[in-house]
Amino acid sequence: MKTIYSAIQPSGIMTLGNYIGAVNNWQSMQANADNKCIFALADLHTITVRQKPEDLFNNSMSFYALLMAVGLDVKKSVIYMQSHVRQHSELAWLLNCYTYVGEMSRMTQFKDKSAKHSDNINMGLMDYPVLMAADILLYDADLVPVGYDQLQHIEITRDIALRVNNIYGDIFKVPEGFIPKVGAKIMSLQDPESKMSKSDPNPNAVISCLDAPEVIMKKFKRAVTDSDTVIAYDPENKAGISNLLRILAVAENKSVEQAEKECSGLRYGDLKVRVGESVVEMLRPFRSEYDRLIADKAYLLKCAKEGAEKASEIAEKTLKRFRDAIGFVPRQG
Ligand code: AQP
Repeated sequence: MKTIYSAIQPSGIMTLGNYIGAVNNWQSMQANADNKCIFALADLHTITVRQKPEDLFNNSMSFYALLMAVGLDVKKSVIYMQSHVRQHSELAWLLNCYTYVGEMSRMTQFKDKSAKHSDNINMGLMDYPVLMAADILLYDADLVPVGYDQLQHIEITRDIALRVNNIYGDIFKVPEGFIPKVGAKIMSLQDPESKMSKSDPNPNAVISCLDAPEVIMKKFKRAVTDSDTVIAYDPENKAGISNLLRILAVAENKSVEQAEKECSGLRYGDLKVRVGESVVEMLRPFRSEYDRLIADKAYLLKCAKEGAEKASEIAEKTLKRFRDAIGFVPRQG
């Protein structure tokens, strides 16, 4: 049995990038009976960037409902909110004492986010990878499915785990990252050199999994491509077209090569319509299921509570193992 762990921040609305790069794979992993899957809403990570309380609350509820709407099942997987499981914060503190400031200040995401939020370079922003390491290590995860942007954080998680194990013996399982073959980095529709990101101020750059079909079509029709006319998969020279082909491949469940071959004679405008229509079809069932779930907050909260209880039970065992190894006096009772 393999343990799969992954998380997503409720820092906006789930994007097509999040779905293709991460959540879609969570679903396939859940479908394999040999996997034990644990998925979290990384709400503690989300406050590394200032959030309005009502937005954090609404986005968290919305994400929880959406995870279920896209096919994650609380009967098969543990699905919880990170802030409901106190062991995450506690392990993050302990791991801080085994992590070097230099390592954290070199992290690409820290540098990017510090530049983006120069008015609020808080300690949490720098400590983000340590909290992420705590998330993963608490559950003895074997595999962590993530998009390409998170790979560096998986590497540092492995480094921290190995460092602790070298000092105290076998405390943590050393996890592997899992990057999807297609779609590990879905790019902005307006700037195909940058990743599609929840917080992009330009709404035309991002497809939200809850966008209405006509909005999705409009955004794809406006997608930035190039001044050429040839459809070819060439990420270096044709970033926009390659991004559309990657999205099409996932939406139509085929390889990028196949998508490229089928579309090679099309005009750019026709390709955009085809990608838009396929994405609309892929997302269509999620919308109605989401509407049903978000209307039943009591049910969502009950599922989140049960998820947190299951997660906490597993997490406490790992945390205790580490606390005892460090030499803390065991808690009584
Ligand atoms: N564009 C993307 N392509 C492929 N995978 C992606 N992921 C994110 N964007 C893409 C993957 O989604 C998972 C959850 O990501 P996250 O919650 O850490 O947040 P984010 O979407 O990466 O955050 P943003 O958009 O960058 O957030 P903001 O805009 O709030 O700062 C991860 O596995 C990630 O790899």
